[in-house]
Amino acid sequence: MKFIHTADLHLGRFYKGELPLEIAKIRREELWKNFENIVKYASEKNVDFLLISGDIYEREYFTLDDMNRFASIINTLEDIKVFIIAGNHDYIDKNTLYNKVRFNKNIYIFKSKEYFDIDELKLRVHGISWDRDIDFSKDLDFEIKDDYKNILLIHGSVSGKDYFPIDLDKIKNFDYIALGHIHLREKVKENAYYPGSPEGLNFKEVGERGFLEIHLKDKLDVKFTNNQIRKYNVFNIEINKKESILEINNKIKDILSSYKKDLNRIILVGEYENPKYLENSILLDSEYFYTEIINELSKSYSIEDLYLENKENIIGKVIEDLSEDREALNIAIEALMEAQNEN
Ligand SMILES: [Mn+2]
Repeated sequence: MKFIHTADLHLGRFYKGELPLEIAKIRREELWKNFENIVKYASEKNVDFLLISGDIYEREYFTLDDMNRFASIINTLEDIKVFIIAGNHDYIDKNTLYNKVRFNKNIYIFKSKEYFDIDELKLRVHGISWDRDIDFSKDLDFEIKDDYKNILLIHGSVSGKDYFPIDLDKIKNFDYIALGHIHLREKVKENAYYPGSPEGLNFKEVGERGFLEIHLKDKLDVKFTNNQIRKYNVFNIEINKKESILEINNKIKDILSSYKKDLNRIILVGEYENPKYLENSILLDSEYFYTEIINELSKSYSIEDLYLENKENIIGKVIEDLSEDREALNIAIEALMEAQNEN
């Protein structure tokens, strides 16, 4: 059998405080577009089913219209089954929007811990929808059906670091475990995968993104397909204090020339005589989709000038005392300048 595994779509995401309103609006639409592309791919490849392992949407921003939009997209898959669990962002309770719209009968939404048997495929699909009371340390026993393929959908962290950890050693005997929650794609075991979020959602989510296509027969074959519309990129740019503003601008322009369509973060590092002035002098082409500058430059200074300006105060005194030990002097000056800047 052949199927698609995705998770962490985060439809409706608002990007509050992260992106300007105009850009956020475009990105919200692109999350939808990305999802539509996955559904279209499933349909064109005529897979047997599609798995969505939670965080389909963000509850606080998702409206009934949005849920109708979601249903109208997923309901186009008339012959392809869809299995959906809820995650921590779209958790199920009595008010869940999943109950307020009509889904075709080939769409299976797990309301808690349950399983569905698909006899024509000799398949049992198990799933746990996340809710606030779930305890993965207790709720991990499943009724495996021996002559069937058994697949599990579950949303949580297998690394144990998170607030709803899953102990994968407790869940065996599955032909495939379709994980959600961790946004970075990862194979955590021979039979257990995170597909990652199909579209980067913030500057921590850089790199290639997409969904997994799985062939399951006697053995498991998992293939990644990149379908992201735009990438997040982070560039650390080391500034040399001798560089002119023109040179720095050209350097940034060169780097961004291959990423015009993307969401880019430029981090300026190193020393410069006037970091704020440099930051304000960076010219960004209007054809770039979105670029932000993070200024981590520290102010460079010349000891001679500093001494002349501070002869009468503590900084001048420190320069006199430590003039033989340049390294100690640099550390002391840096601390004094920092203290001064905080005032
Ligand atoms: Mn998520």
